[in-house]
Parts: sequence; structure tokens; C-alpha cells
Amino acid sequence: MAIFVSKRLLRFGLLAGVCVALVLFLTSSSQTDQSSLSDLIPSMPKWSSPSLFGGSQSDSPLTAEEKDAEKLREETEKALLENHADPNAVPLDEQTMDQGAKALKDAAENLGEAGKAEALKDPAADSKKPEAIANPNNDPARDMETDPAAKSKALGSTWEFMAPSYAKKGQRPKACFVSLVRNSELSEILPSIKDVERRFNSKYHYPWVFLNDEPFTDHFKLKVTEAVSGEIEFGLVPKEHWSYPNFVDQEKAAEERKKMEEEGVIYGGMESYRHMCRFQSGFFWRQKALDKFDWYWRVEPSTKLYCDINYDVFQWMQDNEKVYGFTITIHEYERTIRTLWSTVKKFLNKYPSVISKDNLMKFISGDRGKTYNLCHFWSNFEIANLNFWRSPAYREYFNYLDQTGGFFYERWGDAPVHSIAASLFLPRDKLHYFSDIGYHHIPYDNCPLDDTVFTENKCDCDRNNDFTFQSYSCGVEYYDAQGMKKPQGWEKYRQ
Ligand SMILES: Nc1nc2c(ncn2[C@@H]2O[C@H](COP(=O)(O)OP(=O)(O)OP(=O)(O)O)[C@@H](O)[C@H]2O)c(=O)[nH]1
Ligand SMILES: [Mg+2]
Repeated sequence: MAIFVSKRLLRFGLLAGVCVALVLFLTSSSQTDQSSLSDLIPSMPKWSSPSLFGGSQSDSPLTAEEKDAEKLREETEKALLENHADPNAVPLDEQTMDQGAKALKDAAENLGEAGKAEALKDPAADSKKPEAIANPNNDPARDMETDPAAKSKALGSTWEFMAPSYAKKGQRPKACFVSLVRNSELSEILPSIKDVERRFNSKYHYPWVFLNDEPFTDHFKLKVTEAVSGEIEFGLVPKEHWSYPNFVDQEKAAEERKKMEEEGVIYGGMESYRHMCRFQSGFFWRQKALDKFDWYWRVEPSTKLYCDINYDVFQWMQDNEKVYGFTITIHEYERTIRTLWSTVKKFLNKYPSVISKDNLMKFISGDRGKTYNLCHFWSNFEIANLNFWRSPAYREYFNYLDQTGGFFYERWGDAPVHSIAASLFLPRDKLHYFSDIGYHHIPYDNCPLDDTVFTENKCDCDRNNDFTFQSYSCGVEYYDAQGMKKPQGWEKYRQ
């Protein structure tokens, strides 16, 4: 019996031992499996949030990627603070630095919590982007959709993005004239072309590109071809660049037009004017006919050139690393852009890295960004680099504005849209006032005040009509923002 019992005990003990050994083996092998799996999964990067004033909250050692993101954020915040300093001011002491930072912070906080939440919600997420429909492969911003660090970096420096088009200094720039024009405006565009040819292009023979939302007639083509001295190309604007995007409520747009017309707002009731402004803001630079060019000079019907231009302005822009050139500045009608600035501020709150160091904020805002002073470059004349508009920052900015429907519900002009971007996304030395180009677009003149320029360039304008320093102009704001010395006697032009 004892033997019998001990045999059973022995069998039980053996069985228990085998079970324990099995459990121990399984436990250790599952641990091994787990650790080898975790080796295969890379640790997720902990991106620091690129908020305006927030900081990184990671307390574990940073990876190389994290360090890059952190550096970018720091540079952005530093640039933001520096950007708002007065260019004429003595170096900032601690107190003024605090005020500068506070003003900027106030401007951002001015949005309120609801505004911030709205800013952080990507308006493009709700609807299709016009660019994505038009040409999904032609948008450098597309890779940035899922990678916040890549997005932040790519939007970061517009100037860096543009640098390749300045690599060939001294060589003839890839430049053209561009005119968006209707067939019915033939008799108004011809004198504009003839002036440009006579005063400038007969020496340089740059090509012309004519754009229209309808096919040009043979008669139009024949007449302008006779007038130009360089090559010529005609482009038909694709429908998706000149129609309502799906996110715009057309009934609401019609109601708003009616209201603005009743209030007597200039072009307030005009539908085509809104398509034109949206086109000039977000689509002219995407036209196939412009693909081969880096530079353009915009020429409108019924404009005049008052003086000879005896140097190659495109070459000058390229070789002096300028981006945007203008002749006239002016205030916008507030009624046409009621929500433009608050929308811009939401955009900046979302993408602070687009704001350039040493920008021209002072030209467009007298209170360091809190409000828009309505100043802009009059965009009926522009000599500029197309790659600025093609940059990821500008595309993102245009899409952001566009998704609000403001081009249709209000009457946002391409002039303030261009000017705000040029003033904020570029260092201010990239902008240039052509004080030497005598220019007229009804009803204002840019007439060179400098005696030598006036005489040598055979100007035929009346300097008493020069608009630069008149009160409705923004010449004073521009000179002050650039830290430029105003010409002697400028005060007498102020009315
Ligand atoms: N093809 C086409 N061109 C247009 C249309 N509307 C305006 N444009 C062009 O767009 C440019 C700006 O239009 P303008 O009517 O001159 O606008 P504006 O300069 O604000 O106003 P004005 O003071 O009347 O000159 C001009 O080159 C026009 O020829 C349109 O419906 N079709
Ligand atoms: Mg015009």
C-alpha cells in the first residue's frame, strides 16, 4: 500500500514538475517574443506642438528628428518676436521686447478661443481643394498633409524655396508680360501694349502672354500680335480656375452681392469681378502658358507708362534678389474685406513659421498685427517672381482664404491678398518700389519726383499729380516701414 501510495505520489510529483517546467518555458518564450516585436516597431516621434507660444513638453532625451522639430519651433518663435520690432528703433531693451512679444501675443489671442479652435480646424479638410482637383501632382504641399514636421519645414521659408530662381545672376531672366483681358477690351489693351513696347520692350523683346476666360477672337489675336515685339502666347483659363468652388453657397453669394450693390460698393454687385480677383490671387500663376517663366510684369488695359525705362527691370530684380515690385500703394475699401484680416490671423496662428524674419508687417499694420491698416500694393502693376506665388506657404495661404468663401461673400481683392503675403512671408528687402517708373492706372499716377530721373527718362507726367504721398496712398507707411528717407518736400503732396 505504502509502495502503491509512494508510486502515485511519485507519478503526481513528476506530472507537477513537468507542468511547472512547461509553464516556466512558455512564460519565458512569450517574453522573448514580446521583446523582439517591440524591437521591430520604431518608437513614435514625439513632435513638439508648433504653437505660437507653447513649448515642448517631452522630458525624455530627444531623437534627431525631435531635435530638428524643436529647433524649427524655436527659430519660428524667435523670428516672430523679431519680426515685429520697429526697423528704425534702437536695439530693444527688455521692456520693449516684452511689449513687442505682448502685442504679438495679444494679436493671436485676439482671435478668442472659438477663433483658435476654428483656426486649428483645417477648412480644407471639409471639402475638395481646387488645386487638388486641377492637378494633384503639381502641389508641393501635398506630402505635408500627414507629416506636421515636413509641413512646418516646407512652409517655413518662402525665400529659401525661391532661391533657385536667383542662381543664374547675370543671365537673361525667364520673364514675360502677362495680361488678363477680355476680347471687348482690345481698344484699351492696345495703347497699354504700345506704351510698354515703346518705353521699354523695344530694347529687350520679352514675350507676352494673354489670358482670357473665353477664347480670344482671331481679330484680337491679330491686333495684339502686330503690337508686340517679342513672342506671343494666348492662354484659355480652365473652367475650374474661373468658377464657383463646391464649398461656396451661391445663393448666399448672390445675396451678399445685392447688398453691396445697394450700398454703392464699387464692383459690389459684379460676379465676374469676384472670379477675376480670385483668379489673380490663386490661379494666374498656375496657367500652363506661364510654366516656363520665373518673372512677370502685369499689364492692364487703359494703363500708361510715362517715362522711358533704360535698363532691364527683370534683370535688375533678379540680380538684386528682389521678389515683388510695385509703383502705387493705396488703401482698400474696408467694406470689401471685412473678415480678411481675421482670416489671415487665423492662418498665421496655424502656420506661424510662414512669417519671415525682417518682414514688412509695419506697412500693413500700425499696431503690430492687431488690425489691418488697409494698405496694399496696387496690383494692376506688378513686376514679380512667379515662384513666390508657387511657394508652399502662398498656396497654403490662398487655400486657407479661399475655403472661407470670402472672395465671393465679400469682395476680397487680389491686391490686398497679394500684398499681405508679400509683406509677411518675405524679408522686407525683397520688395521694391519702382519710383522711377512713371505709371498711370485710372485715376492715379506714379510720376517720378527725382529731377534727374524725370529729365533723363523723358517723363511726360505732371509731378503735382504724383500719388505717392497723397493721403489716400500708403507711400508714407511704405517709406516708414522700409526705413527709407522720403524725398525733400514730400509733405506738399499730402492733401
Ligand atoms: N478675361 C477677362 N478679364 C477680365 C474680366 N474682368 C476683369 N478682367 C481683367 O482683369 C484685370 C482687372 O480688371 P479691371 O476691371 O481693370 O479691375 P480694376 O483694375 O480693379 O478696376 P478698374 O478701375 O475698372 O480698372 C484687367 O486686366 C481686366 O481686363 C473678365 O471677366 N474676363
Ligand atoms: Mg484696372
